[in-house]
Amino acid sequence: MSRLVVVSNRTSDPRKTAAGGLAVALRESLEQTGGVWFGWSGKLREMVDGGTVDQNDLHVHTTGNVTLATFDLSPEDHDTYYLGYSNGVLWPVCHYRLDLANFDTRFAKGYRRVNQLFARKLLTLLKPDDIIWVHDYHLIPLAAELRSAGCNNRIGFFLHIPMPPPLIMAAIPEHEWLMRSLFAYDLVGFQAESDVTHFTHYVESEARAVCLGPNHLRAFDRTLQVGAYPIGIDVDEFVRLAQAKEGRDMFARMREEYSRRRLLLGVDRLDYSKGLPHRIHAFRQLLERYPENRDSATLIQIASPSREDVGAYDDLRREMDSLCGAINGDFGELDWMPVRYIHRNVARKRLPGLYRASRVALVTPLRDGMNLVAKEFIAAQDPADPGMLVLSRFAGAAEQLKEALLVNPYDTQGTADAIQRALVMPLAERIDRHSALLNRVREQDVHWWSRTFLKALAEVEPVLAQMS
Ligand code: GDG
Repeated sequence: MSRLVVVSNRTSDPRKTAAGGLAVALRESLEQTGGVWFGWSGKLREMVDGGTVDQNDLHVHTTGNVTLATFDLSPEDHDTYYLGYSNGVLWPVCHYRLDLANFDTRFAKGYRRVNQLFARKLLTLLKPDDIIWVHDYHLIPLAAELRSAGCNNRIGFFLHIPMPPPLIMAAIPEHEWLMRSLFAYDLVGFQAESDVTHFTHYVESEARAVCLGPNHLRAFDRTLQVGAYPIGIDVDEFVRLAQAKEGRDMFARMREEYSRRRLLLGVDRLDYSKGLPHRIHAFRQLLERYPENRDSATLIQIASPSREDVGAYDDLRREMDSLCGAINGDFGELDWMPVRYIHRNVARKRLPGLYRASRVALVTPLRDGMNLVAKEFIAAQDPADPGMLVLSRFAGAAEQLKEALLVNPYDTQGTADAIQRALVMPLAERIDRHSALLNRVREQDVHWWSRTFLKALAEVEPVLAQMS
């Protein structure tokens, strides 16, 4: 059986972190065949020559049959590859925010250089029949760099963020190079069908691709299999966390604290894609249009710090401080504040209790690849008295979670109306909707996701055979 090699910008070290669902699923896949998880260590180090293929540059640690191999980046590489291109070009463009992108040519060069560095270092670890699974927008050209160094392994890629429509993608000066690079993979997986459609339209319109069959494309003299593999959560792990002491304590504390109130919850990284200011505006509309919620509805918004060294995030932080301050100033009473805004990370084991104590979850990104919070909220509910999910139609999760109340987050009034509907929804309707949602979240959990992707990758006709 072939070994699995997972490559991602950051890895997860089982010795240090309380691993989330994704890390658990990838580790589980790695343990089944034995394998390697390869990526950036998260550390910066001055390097005289920009990093050479030296085994000593790698931090290698093996637990059982799984090896974790990481390396440090130079500050210059971190600025250009990570902050500049990955988070200053690809992240905003893929979330339709051309206004926030900075197309500095230095960033593109750094991005390419670091992908070459990943390839050179990875090649020292590879065996001929390893199966390689590359993750996310930081590493789009990695397979092309590996191929040009003679690597013939089976290589799959999964994009965790949205694939934008062709004309938005075309705003990136290097768009053709990026999309051509994807054809060096054997299988490219996206979160949602809409992403597959955007990619297919791009290669048909910009590269005169020919469709050879379902999700089978030919362009740039290569053929490629694509597909939608919606990522899920580890439902059982989440249920276990909800039933553990910390989960139960958190639930009991929240229920007691808010016994006279109705709790609404948002849990997000503080990121402009998550639609946080729009959400606060909608909550304000709710209090204006439905005054019965005053002195009652309380929104806890957790916005965990994220990418604080990227400029656009400062503006968002200031905007949120001001919007939350204004709503509390305008509507708050001595014994009731409408919004509790927490700009800190909350321990993972406390989240399920918080989800379960909430009557409504607001998951209203302006654009999102999938959104796992939506699935975590569903998994944490009491099936006999479940809370209701208000979900943006622009989250990848909306393709699967049709029984949620789907909203357009740009439509403040429509979102406020949906929140009101969620707050007053009769128990029988909540139970019906929740049961359908939970079934879907269970059927397509994170184990299903990694199994299905890896099975498809194992079955695809490899690039080597195409070329002979
Ligand atoms: C990318 C894509 C896609 C959040 N705040 C805290 C905290 N979280 C946890 C949540 C959830 C995770 O972080 C966030 O996952 P999302 O899916 O919402 O979003 P991204 O981080 O943007 O992830 C996204 C995902 O990749 C997977 O493919 O779904 O579309 O953008 O698990 O619970 N966890 C803790 N404290 C917090 O304060 N412990």
